[in-house]
Amino acid sequence: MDDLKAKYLGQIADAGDENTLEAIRVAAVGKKGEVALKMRELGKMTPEERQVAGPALNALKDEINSALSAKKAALADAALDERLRTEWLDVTLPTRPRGQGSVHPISQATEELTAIFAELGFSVAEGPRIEDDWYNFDALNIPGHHPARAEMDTFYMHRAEGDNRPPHVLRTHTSPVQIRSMEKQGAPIRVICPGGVYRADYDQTHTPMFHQVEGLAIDKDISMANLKWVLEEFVKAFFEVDDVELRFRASHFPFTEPSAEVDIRCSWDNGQLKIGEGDDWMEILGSGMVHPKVIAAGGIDPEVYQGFAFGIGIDRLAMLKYGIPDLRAFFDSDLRWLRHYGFAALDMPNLHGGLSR
Ligand code: 2NL
Repeated sequence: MDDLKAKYLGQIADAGDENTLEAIRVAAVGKKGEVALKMRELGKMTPEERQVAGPALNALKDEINSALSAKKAALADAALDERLRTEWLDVTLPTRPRGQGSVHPISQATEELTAIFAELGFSVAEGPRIEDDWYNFDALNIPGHHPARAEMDTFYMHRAEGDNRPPHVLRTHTSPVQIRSMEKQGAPIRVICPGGVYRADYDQTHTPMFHQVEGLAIDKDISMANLKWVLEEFVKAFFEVDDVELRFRASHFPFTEPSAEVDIRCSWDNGQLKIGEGDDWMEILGSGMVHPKVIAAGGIDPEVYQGFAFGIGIDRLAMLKYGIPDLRAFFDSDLRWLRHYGFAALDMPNLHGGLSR
C-alpha cells in the first residue's frame, strides 16, 4: 500500500495538466482502478486482516482524492496566473488616432451641461440605476396609491420566491440620486444628477431607456428667482445664444410646490430652429420649489432650509442642439450614424474653449 501511495502521489505531483490528472484518477481511484481492485481482495482476507486493511485502503483513497483536488486547484491557479500574465492591456497608453470611435451626442450633451453647471457651482452626483421604491417614489412624495406611480410605466424587478418586500425598480428619474446626495451631504447643497432612466414606453418620441439631468439647490434663502436665473444662464450657455426668454407655466409634480414647466422662446422657420427669437414657445423642462416632505426625506430640516429642483431630458436637448431628427437612432448603434453625429474624442467641452466644436 505504501508503494501504491508513493506511486500515485508522485504521479499527481508531476502531472502538468488536467487530462493527465484525470487519467491518474481513473487508474488510481476509478471504479476499476488499483485501489478498487485491492478493495475486492478484502473478501478473501481473515476478519483480523480485513480490520486493518479496510480502513487503510479507505485512508489511501481519501489521500489520493485530496491530492488530486489540491493539484487540480493548483493547476487552475497556474492557468489563471498565465492568462493574467499574457492577456493584459495597458490602459494608460494613449489612444491611436484611427478616426474610428466618436463621442455619442448624449455623452457630448452631458459633458457640455456638466461644464455649464460646474461654473454655476453645481457638483455632479451619480447613483444606482436599480433602486428600491422608497428612493424612487416614497421619498419623492409619491405614495403607493399615487397615480404618478402608474403613469411612470415603471419596470419592476421580481424578488426571489418567498421574499415579500416591495420589488426593486429601474429608476424612472434621477431624483433618487438627489435624495441620496441630501442624505450624504446635508445642506447647503448644489448638485446635478445626469444619467440613464427607464420607463416602459416605446414610440416615435419615447425609448424605454433615456437620459435625464436633474438639478437641486438647497440653502437658507433660495427662491424661484434663483431658479429662473440659473435656468436662464444654463439655456443661454447650452444653446450658445446671448439672450433667451423663459416662460414659466404653472404645473404639478408631487415633489415640488409650487411647480412650473418652462418654455423657451423660439422660431421654427423651414424646419430650422432658432432659440431666443420668434413667436413660438417650446417646453424644455420641469421645475419647482422642493416639497418640504422631500427635503425632510433627504434628512434636511424643511423649517430651516428650502430649495429648487428641475428635471431636463438630455436626449431631447441633444436633438435640438445638434439637429438630430429621430430619437430612436440614438440607441441603434449604427456606425454610419455615429460617425455622422458623433463628436471628436478628447475634445472635452468647457466654457472657455467652446462647448461643441
Ligand atoms: C420633468 C420634471 C422635475 C424635479 C424634476 C426633483 C428632485 C428632487 C426634489 C424635487 Cl430630489 N424635485 N426633481 C423637480 C421638478 C421637475 O422633472 O418633466 N422633467 C423632464
